[in-house]
Amino acid sequence: MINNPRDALFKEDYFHPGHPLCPGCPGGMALRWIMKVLGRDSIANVGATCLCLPTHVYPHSLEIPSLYIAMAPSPAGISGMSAAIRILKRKGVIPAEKRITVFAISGDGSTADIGMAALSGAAERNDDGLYFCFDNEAYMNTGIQRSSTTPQFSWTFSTTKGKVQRKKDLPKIMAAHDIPYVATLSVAYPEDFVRKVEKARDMGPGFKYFQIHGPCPTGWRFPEHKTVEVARLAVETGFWSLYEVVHGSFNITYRPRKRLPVVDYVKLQGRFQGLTAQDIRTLQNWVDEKEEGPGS
Ligand SMILES: Cc1ncc(C[n+]2csc(CCOP(=O)(O)OP(=O)(O)O)c2C)c(N)n1
Repeated sequence: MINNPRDALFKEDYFHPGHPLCPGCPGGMALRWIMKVLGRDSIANVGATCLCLPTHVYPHSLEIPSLYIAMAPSPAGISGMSAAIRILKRKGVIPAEKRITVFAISGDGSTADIGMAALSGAAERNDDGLYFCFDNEAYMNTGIQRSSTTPQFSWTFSTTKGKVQRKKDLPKIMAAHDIPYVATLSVAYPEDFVRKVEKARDMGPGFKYFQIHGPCPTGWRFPEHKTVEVARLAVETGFWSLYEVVHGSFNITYRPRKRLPVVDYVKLQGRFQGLTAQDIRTLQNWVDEKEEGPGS
């Protein structure tokens, strides 16, 4: 148990530098912090996404046992591995008191679209593990195609005139599964990030779900040194909210003192280039509406 979240950020690294993620990709920061909290006694399932590159292309950066798994079944990986650990403990092969954390990490396309059935199943059964959706808001590894969590008006190669539909609210869908823990994360708020992962790690058995905001310099079209600035502006404008749902109880974990206008966030990104004043008003209304209630 770590009392000060800052302590976790200085813990040993099990995710190392020198990997092939794009410059400025926040996935490396997220994986590094997740590994600092979960430590050596954890097992990863990494879906076929951008994050399989640093974790499974030799010489890989992840220093724990891990499974490179197809896009859809990474939640089923949690189900299978946690069941295997339970049986091995029962047989005395693994000491009963040893904590081994099983987790999965995959992209938003894998999670919100292709793997939705496996995810919903694992959550409904309350299988034991942590699931991280790295939400870079498109299928990035195959060259920037829209997913159901791509925001409205965003350019991708399959929405060249801007996406028509709004972003799917996946954390809200996961909270409706009545699982012990759901939280949103941002790489611009590291203490909030590690505190939530620690909380889930220490909660006891059950399915815990995280949605990580993943500003992608390559796909969102902004300079690679601006990743954290874009991540911070998402939260300060309310485009991305930081909250947790603990056993059904909704709690905002960071509230901007004065919410900035959404235009401050979108104007930094080429994917929103060409938005009209009306489009920006529509996005502002979306933010204002979702900020008013649970699931925002
Ligand atoms: C069932 C299936 N369809 C398509 C692919 C090809 N594919 C590999 S990676 C990828 C993109 C994954 O997108 P996402 O899950 O959002 O993760 P990201 O690449 O953005 O990290 C796709 C479509 C695949 N591996 N499996």
